[in-house]
Amino acid sequence: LQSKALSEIKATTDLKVLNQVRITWLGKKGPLTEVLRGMKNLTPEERPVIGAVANDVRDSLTLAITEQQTQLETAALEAQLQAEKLDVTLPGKAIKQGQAHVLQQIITDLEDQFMGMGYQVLEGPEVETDQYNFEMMNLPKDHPARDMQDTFYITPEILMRTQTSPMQARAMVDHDFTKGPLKMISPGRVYRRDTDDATHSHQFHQVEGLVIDKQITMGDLKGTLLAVAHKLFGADHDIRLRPSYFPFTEPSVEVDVSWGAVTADTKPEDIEWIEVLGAGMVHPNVLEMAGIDSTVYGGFAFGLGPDRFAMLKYGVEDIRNFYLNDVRFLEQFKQRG
Ligand code: FA5
Repeated sequence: LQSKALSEIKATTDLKVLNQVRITWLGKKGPLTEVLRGMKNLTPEERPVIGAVANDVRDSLTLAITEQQTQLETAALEAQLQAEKLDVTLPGKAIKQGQAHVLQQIITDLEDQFMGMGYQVLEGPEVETDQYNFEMMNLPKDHPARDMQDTFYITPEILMRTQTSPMQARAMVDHDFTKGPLKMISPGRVYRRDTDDATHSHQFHQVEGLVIDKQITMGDLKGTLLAVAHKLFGADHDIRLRPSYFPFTEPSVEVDVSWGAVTADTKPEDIEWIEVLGAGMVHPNVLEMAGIDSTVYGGFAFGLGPDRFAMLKYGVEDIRNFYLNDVRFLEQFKQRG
């Protein structure tokens, strides 16, 4: 009996079969249990002898099963390791790599550029109050210039900001001038009730810029904007300032960047200009409303449109392409990782 059981145990090749074998020989209906049950029919002299033999058999079978089990488990583990071994020489599956949106790339470039010139980057709310978006920007209620920037109202006092200019007021109110001049840019989304076309979107981006200190001149403004144009478009591009009107700056200018390269030999009439931003010297009313003494402090501000910058830089003919999320379009601007 014992040797038959042992050879069956040794012959098993998987754990399930081994368990079956265990049940057959050691289980409740197995021959050993049978023997032990029959003990009561034996004479007192026979009992210890048979009992000892039965126990020996049970111990040796249990031991054999445990050994066999360990062996089978080790073999199974090895087989699994073998099966899951990684073949590092196989060609990998290519992972599709994403990238920053082209408009975000332009904004990041501008942030790098301005941080290098000592500006801080501030972000502000897209849902703004009438107070900051208009009033503090020298646009009282019923001012005709409000027509230039019709917007989406949440309540009569709360609206989707039409420009990043409210961040000028927020920055001026917060700034501690005993610690030095205020130099900041503020990128973000703005909203207008404009009809969408190739160059207008009802939702687009702006980057606001503001410098407030003593003795800031229009020359500082022009030099700053020229440096930015050179960085973004190349040193062979020029800028042009045209007189304009904004309620929050006086004087105000609109700034164009040359479409093509400009050299010393280029005739002025051959240059093609594209409008990219509005700017000017901060209006004294705006300074005073933010609690700044306009007889001591002054500064310049500008608001540029990254969407238009991107169109100019990459020759994109329709602004709506930036918002359609067509990967085939967006993939063309793989500049960063
Ligand atoms: C303003 O929004 C002023 N806040 C800019 C400013 C700031 C002036 C600080 C002076 C001082 P404007 O409405 O012109 O100005 O818009 C600024 C820029 O945003 C434009 O030059 C243009 O590049 C972009 N822009 C304006 N409207 C749209 C539109 N619907 N779609 C896309 N870009 C637009």
